[in-house]
Amino acid sequence: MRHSHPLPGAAHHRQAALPPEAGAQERAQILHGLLQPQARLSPKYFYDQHGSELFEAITRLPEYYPTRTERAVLRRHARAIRAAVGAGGVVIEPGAGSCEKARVLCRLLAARQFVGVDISADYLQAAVARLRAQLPGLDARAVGGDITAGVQLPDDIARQQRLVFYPGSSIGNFDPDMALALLRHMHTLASAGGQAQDTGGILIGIDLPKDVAVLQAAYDDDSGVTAAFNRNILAHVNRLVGSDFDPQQWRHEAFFNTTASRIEMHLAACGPQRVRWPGGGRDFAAGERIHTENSYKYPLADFTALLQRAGFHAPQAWTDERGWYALVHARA
Ligand code: AVJ
Repeated sequence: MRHSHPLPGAAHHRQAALPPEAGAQERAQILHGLLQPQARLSPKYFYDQHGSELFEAITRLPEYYPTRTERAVLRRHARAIRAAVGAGGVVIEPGAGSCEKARVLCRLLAARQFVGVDISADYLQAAVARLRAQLPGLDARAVGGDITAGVQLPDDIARQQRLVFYPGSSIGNFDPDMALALLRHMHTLASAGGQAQDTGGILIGIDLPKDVAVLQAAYDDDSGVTAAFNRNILAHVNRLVGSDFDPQQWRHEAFFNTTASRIEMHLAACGPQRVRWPGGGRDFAAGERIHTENSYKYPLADFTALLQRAGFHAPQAWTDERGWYALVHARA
């Protein structure tokens, strides 16, 4: 195997790395991806402290329309969304993070309970504490965990009128089969009441296909913030597995794959690269790429079909005037 043998311990131009921070299993997963003929990293590794700050900066870029468009859709169709979802229920948000979108939605729906779920448990805990202070009538909880691994909610979360809220077009980061599995899990969470008259459902943000130049600019902005965000994954991976990637030697690439209807982000080696980590390493030729992200852009009909395959029904969608982004509600 060309890529998997330990490299000779010759003198190296960079300092010895610190010991890996990731556990054995996670480390093995990351290295497995790096050793594929087409190297890949999971986009979840974008989000260390610095990466989360860079993503915040992306959401404020003039080119990055999804965040502000989603906010506009929610504002524009607030009454209709409230009428469809119903007031006074439970809002469950996977990947709740700062809980800023949750605050807007819980206020709109006069929600009784909120459950934020996030891998960054400490960050979430602090955000949920702020949410409680801002909406005193809301019983807000933080649950640390990864929705893709399947979460258990506390027993005292009401089982009726549950709404799974999944904004930000985060569903677009998963391949369609994984997205379907995730939507099925969300369906289970939303239908915990188990009765036909239960009004559980999902409210999910979807980025729609549009002019390729608009998509391209959103993922390759003029100020280079997205490029820095993409490169930062290597600094994070260095800490996780003890590798010695030099992020400055990798070029940001983003393009729309029309066949798959997705933006792809890659990092391309600026010159030949020898990357090492404890126990192994890999050489990359100049121009060789690491695939870091897919961001699917679903035509609305394709996405509602996916929702139906996951067990949801009666989908209803609201969009902005340009038809760039949709908030979709469906019943469990
Ligand atoms: C957080 C998944 C919605 O796909 O648009 C932004 C991440 N990547 N710029 C997206 C991202 C590059 C973003 N999501």
